[in-house]
Amino acid sequence: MKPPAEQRSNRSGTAAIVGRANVGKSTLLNTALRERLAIVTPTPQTTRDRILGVLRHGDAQIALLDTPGLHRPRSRLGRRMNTMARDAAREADVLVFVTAIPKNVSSDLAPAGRDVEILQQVDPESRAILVINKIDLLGKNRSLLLPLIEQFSKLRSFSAIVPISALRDDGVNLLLDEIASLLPERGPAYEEDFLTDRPVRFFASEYVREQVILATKQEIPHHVAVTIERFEEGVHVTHIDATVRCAREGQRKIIIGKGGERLKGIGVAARQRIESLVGRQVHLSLWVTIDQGWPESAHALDSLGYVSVSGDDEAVS
Ligand SMILES: Nc1nc2c(ncn2[C@@H]2O[C@H](COP(=O)(O)OP(=O)(O)OP(=O)(O)O)[C@@H](O)[C@H]2O)c(=O)[nH]1
Ligand SMILES: [Mg+2]
Repeated sequence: MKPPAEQRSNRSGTAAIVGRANVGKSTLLNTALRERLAIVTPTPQTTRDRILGVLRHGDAQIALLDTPGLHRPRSRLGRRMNTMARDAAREADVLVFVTAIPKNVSSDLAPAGRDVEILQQVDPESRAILVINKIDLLGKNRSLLLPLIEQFSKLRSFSAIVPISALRDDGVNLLLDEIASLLPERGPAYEEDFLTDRPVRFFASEYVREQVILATKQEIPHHVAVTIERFEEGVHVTHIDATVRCAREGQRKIIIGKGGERLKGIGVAARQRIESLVGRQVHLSLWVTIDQGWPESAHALDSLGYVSVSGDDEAVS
């Protein structure tokens, strides 16, 4: 029998989703929110900002923070991304450390070297949950999970260890139960229907960048930034003009494609994504320009919004 509403605990707080690149952090955020809010691609270092998503789980309000994958930075942008993730981990009530099963599992599994490094860097006193994502890749090798869990348990203590498949929505509800149970008892910090703190124009630029990453491969995604030049909400249609910034003429040609076909595809897919977020018709116009050196320019990064809270811009990790 459930206790009466006034006796039920009311928990709320933040949970930072942290881990190396490409382990499925943004997929986890989206699955938990039941909304394709964050961008997801097979290319590592897709997420460049913290993305907040607030959800209700039972009597708890969970503010999930998706973060950029921790990696060896090769640019000022990379250093800022790492700082953003570390700041989020430090400030959150709960640390959700995500690792993932690699593709083509055949023999024993062990924590990746980068996992070990990251775990050494986070506060050993923090409340941490270990999430082992992509368990769908285990197939018939599920018995490999237990030894992997044992090895992770030797690295630090975890309040809970939850194997999941964020892609298949397997185990995510259990994970939310664990997060909720670790949050402090206090009233909700956000209004009931609050989803995120970023404006639609931020997600518009993200959805264009997502389609550029999906349509191009290799190095190009790391050299691309998207800025919104116009965002006008008309009576029936929202008009958005966006500029895709890349580093070289060769990249510009690839993004535009033969006869502009690739850019057209990018525009159509991004527009559909924005329309489903805002629930109204969108007219999206795209331009591609060459803007060399922006990942190293503090001024460019500031104006693109890639700002680290602690300002730890120069720190090399
Ligand atoms: N098989 C499988 N693939 C997954 C799962 N979760 C995520 N992926 C895939 O892994 C890739 C990376 O997912 P993301 O959610 O972008 O990973 P991320 O950790 O946010 O990556 P960064 O933002 O680059 O740090 C995508 O191709 C996802 O579809 C899962 O549970 N199973
Ligand atoms: Mg991500």
